[in-house]
Amino acid sequence: MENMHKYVLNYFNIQGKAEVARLLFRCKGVEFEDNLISYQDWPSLRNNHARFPLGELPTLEIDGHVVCQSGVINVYLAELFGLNGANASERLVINQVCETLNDFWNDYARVYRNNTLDSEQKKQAYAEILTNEATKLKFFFIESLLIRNNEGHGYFVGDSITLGDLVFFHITGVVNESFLNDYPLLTELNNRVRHSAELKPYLDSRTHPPLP
Ligand SMILES: N[C@@H](CCC(=O)N[C@@H](CS)C(=O)NCC(=O)O)C(=O)O
Repeated sequence: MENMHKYVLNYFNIQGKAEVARLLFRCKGVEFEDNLISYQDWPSLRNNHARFPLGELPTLEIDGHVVCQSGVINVYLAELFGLNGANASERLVINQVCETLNDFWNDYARVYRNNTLDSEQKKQAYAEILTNEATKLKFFFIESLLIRNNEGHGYFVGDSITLGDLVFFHITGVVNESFLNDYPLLTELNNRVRHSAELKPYLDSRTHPPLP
């Protein structure tokens, strides 16, 4: 049913806050227009509040109806496409994965946005974040959730990719997944998503960078 609608995803030509939505569309094979807005064009568009109510990207247009907030867009698409767990217990796991990774991302992004650090200082700060105790706790926790389903050799819930797996794959890809070496089952999950029949063709040809 969902593929009867016209979807336009508006964002910059980066992965950033739109990539999980793109992965959801690709995972389900639902057609959408990936409208890539250039940094040059954006200043003249951002005050068009009928199209961009918050003056921010991403937005998703569904048959011309505008939706804001990347997290909301992701959950909506995941629900629509049957990729948000089969029941409340599965959503409980997915939401814990997503929120924990969101916290981790906020720690990481604080360094990314810190313009007082030069590139060497940033490199050190990233290395510190990827190996500190708070990050270890988060990733061991996520791995423990994975282990509860199929002994960690499948996905976070059920027998196929859901929103939790996609958020995990996206965030760890942005920060450089080699740090996952300390978490063997998460490394396996990363590879499983990367080489899934649904996503491999898209990921093999993906050229847009994770961040600006
Ligand atoms: N809470 C919003 C934040 C959106 C946001 O920060 N968008 C940035 C790009 S990632 C943006 O539009 N920047 C350009 C601008 O503010 O003009 C979401 O998750 O969608």
